[in-house]
Amino acid sequence: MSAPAHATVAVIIPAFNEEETVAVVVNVARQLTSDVIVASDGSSDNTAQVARGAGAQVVELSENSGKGPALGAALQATDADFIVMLDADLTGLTLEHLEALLEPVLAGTLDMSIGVFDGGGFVTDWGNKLTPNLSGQRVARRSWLLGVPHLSEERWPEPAITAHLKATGARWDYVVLPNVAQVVKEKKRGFWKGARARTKMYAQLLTYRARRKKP
Ligand SMILES: Nc1nc2c(ncn2[C@@H]2O[C@H](COP(=O)(O)OP(=O)(O)O)[C@@H](O)[C@H]2O)c(=O)[nH]1
Ligand SMILES: [Mg+2]
Repeated sequence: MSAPAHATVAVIIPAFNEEETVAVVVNVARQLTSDVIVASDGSSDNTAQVARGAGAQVVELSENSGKGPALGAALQATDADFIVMLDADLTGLTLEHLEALLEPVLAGTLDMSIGVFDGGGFVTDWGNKLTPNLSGQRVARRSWLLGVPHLSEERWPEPAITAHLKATGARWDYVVLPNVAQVVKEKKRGFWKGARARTKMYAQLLTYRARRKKP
């Protein structure tokens, strides 16, 4: 890999009640770097203990306020040059996936890589080329992420990242992650609770632009 000399990499993993899957994700991340940070805010299960047991540094916030604040706290807990963001509910992840995400950003050809699950034709789809999707699997420089307005205030931070990609003319592209999948909310939380959580998430995502529009 054509990494800049002495570049450092951290993996940050926001996790809310992910005790079933977080250790596997931490284990893969630790094959890449010892700087692995799990940010849990008010998980009521053993996410923090399990993540610590797997060798991650755990940032614990007492109140649940969302993925954005968790990412923001994790970014403050490292000074690495490059950040790999991963969800805590992934299955099928390997070191090769992380290297594939990192490579174009380390090489300087992209400002952000966005990992997408195998989805036949998705990546060449026109709409998806114009508007980055909502994947939590991304690599960017820490300094770029720190410049994303509202990142730490949004429960679901992807629209804030998309807005900043557009505003800064950043170079981004998709990297397909073969064989990676996630445990869906309906399975993690039970059908109705999961479906309610999904509806709330879409509402937050869809209202981002209206909520953040300048007066
Ligand atoms: N710390 C923290 N992490 C969260 C929160 N909500 C979601 N996450 C994490 O963000 C990632 C994506 O969330 P998820 O619920 O899987 O959303 P989906 O993949 O879009 O269905 C997972 O690792 C979650 O554990 C939260 O309130 N706090
Ligand atoms: Mg998920």
